[in-house]
Amino acid sequence: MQYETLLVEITDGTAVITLNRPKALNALNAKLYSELGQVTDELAANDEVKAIIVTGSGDKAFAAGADIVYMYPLNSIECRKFVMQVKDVLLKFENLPKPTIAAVNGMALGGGCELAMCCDLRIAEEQAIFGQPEINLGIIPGAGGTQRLPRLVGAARAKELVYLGGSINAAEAHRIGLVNMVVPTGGALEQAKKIAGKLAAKGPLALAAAKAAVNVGTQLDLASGLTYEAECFSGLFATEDQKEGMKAFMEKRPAAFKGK
Ligand code: DAK
Repeated sequence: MQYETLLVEITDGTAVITLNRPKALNALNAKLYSELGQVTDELAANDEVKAIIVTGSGDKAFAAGADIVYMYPLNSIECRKFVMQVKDVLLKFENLPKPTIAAVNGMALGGGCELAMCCDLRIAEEQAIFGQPEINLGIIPGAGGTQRLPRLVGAARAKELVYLGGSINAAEAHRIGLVNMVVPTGGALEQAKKIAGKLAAKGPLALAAAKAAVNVGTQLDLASGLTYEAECFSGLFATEDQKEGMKAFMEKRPAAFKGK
């Protein structure tokens, strides 16, 4: 499928989604969010795709936020429609039953940071910066920043970023747990592809179950989360992959998972 604001390339089981509005530092407009929803459905349905990477085009930005020029004239009713659409798209993307990696190749501000937070893993280049600068525009984060950021880094650090609207560098983002690793400039996509390659060798059903267990479980109290994990765990014993994984261990050979 062809997209106006995204480039999508699938190689060796890994799909790379490139946010492709480089002149506007990949600012996220309604069209882009809508296409992100479409590509999420497309990649979820494609059995060839084992892992998904999101990155930005150009060498400056992952995404410099939601498109301010697009948002400026919206009235409250139009805004509500936009915000609800984006909420649903990002929830769908966040819960895609395949692993996702943000290869943060530059600024990840506002909606850019919020999109990166919807990925399972974040790899940042050393020059990347992260922030929620919405307060400087007279608004607050509208695509999950007040919800996902505190869940990732704790309420105090999230409030500091959201209230003050400043930005932090990749090293600090790593220190507070916002990113998984920092790599040299220009290296995020390559590193993300390496990790995606490793993920592609795992059992897709087990990966999907692990993702659901973490994503759902972290929203629940501990007892409910443990029950949910137990259901995910026992469900895997209905799969050929579980038998293959354990048989391969006993036969001292690598497992060949089929996603069945
Ligand atoms: N929106 C639209 N255009 C943007 C943009 C943005 N967020 N960020 C940059 N651009 C455009 C610039 O206007 C400029 O366009 P031209 O003037 O060339 O036409 C071009 O990208 C290059 O930018 P600069 O010339 O400014 O480049 P610099 O390197 O000098 O500065 C910068 C880079 C990132 C520091 C600066 O551009 C900047 O401060 N940008 C705004 C950053 C920001 O405030 N981001 C947060 C936006 S608010 C929601 C969903 C999401 C959100 C809210 C609601 N709903 C679903 C309702 C999220 C909100 C946000 O993200």
